Formats: sequence, C-alpha cells, structure tokens
Amino acid sequence: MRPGARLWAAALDAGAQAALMAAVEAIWAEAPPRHPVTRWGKPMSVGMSAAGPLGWTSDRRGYRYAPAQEDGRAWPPIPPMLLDLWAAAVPGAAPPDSCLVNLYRDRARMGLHQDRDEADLTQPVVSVSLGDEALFRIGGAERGAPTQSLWLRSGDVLVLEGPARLAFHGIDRIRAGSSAVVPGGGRVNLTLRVAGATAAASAS
Ligand code: MD6
Ligand code: FE
Repeated sequence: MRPGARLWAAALDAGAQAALMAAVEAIWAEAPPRHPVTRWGKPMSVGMSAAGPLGWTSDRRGYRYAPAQEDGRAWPPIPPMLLDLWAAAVPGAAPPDSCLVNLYRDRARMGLHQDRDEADLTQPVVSVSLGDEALFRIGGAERGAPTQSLWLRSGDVLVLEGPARLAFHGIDRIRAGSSAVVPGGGRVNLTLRVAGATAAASAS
C-alpha cells in the first residue's frame, strides 16, 4: 500500500474479536447507531455511534466533533482494549479522544473522503474491522488520484499516518454473510483518532 498506510492483518484473534463485539454492543446500549444526514440532507447508509470525550456528527450545518450526543448525553468511554490496541499500533502517538463506531448492514457503503476534522493532522488514525469483509479503496491526497483496493477482514487493523493521513478513502461494498461476528450480520468499523487539540499542538 502507499507510504503511511499500514495494514496489520489479523491483529485480533477470534476471542479478541468477540470481546470487542461485546464492547461495541455496550456502546450501542448507551449511544444507539443513527443515520446522520449529510450536508446535502441525505441520510448516510452507515449507522454511526461513537465513544470517548468526542463523537462525530453530521447534519445540514456540516460535519463536526461533538462532546455529547444529540439528546445531550455524553458518549460512552472508549473500551480499554482499544486503548491498548492504539498503543501497540502507534506507539508515541498522543492518546485517542474519539472512537467512531460505524455499522454497515447489507448495502451500506462509504464514499471517498478525507479524515480532516481533527485539530492535529500529524496524529494517526487507527481503524479496526469486525464482521463482514469490506472492499476498502484508498487514493492520494487529491480527489481523482489513482486508487487501489483491498479487502478488510474481521480482526484487521489499518493505520493511516504520515503521508497517507490525508489520503482519500472509502468503502465500496461489503460481502454480506462472509462473517458471523456481528449479531444480525454486517460489518462494524471502529476508528480511533485524536480529534481535539493535543498538548504538543496547542503549545505550538
Ligand atoms: C471503514 N474507514 O473502514 C471506513 N478512516 O469503514 C475509514 O473511514 C477510515 O479505515 C481513517 C482511517 C482508517 C479508516
Ligand atoms: Fe475515514
């Protein structure tokens, strides 16, 4: 893959995947997945929730990180096993303050986008996949640059950092029924990030 994009295949074994799935269901109990509308008013096909001090929402005003859910409740905490995974995947990075929890059922997809709403874009993003296989596409920092595709499988961890931190990426489709890890079927993707200002970034 392109420099700065790193796949850690099968980082989580079956037991760890089941434990993480249980943690995701605990997050959903406090913060159920919703289908936020885009800036253009169209509901997203992906069901979204979050954990940590900051979650992510979208509405007609645009995309942003928010310290609370729409109903005012705080987001549930980031599961400790994900904090350990972050430390193993990106030693030296600032601690994450946001974990987006995306649910893909049957035809859900995610269009090509950059993750650039974070305050410090020198910090990495780490993603963990659970459940059905997904066709992930990644290109360059400009829309329209050539892309490459790879299948992400349950237990895979993907890091975007350095020269790939602002690469356009998305999910073209999932292979429904390819895994039984997500109850009810589908795929869950968790992305850990440093959304707010870090000590280093705010000091400069
Ligand atoms: C997904 N992933 O796998 C969507 N973003 O469902 C992302 O949007 C993503 O995998 C930043 C870094 C890694 C990712
Ligand atoms: Fe992303």
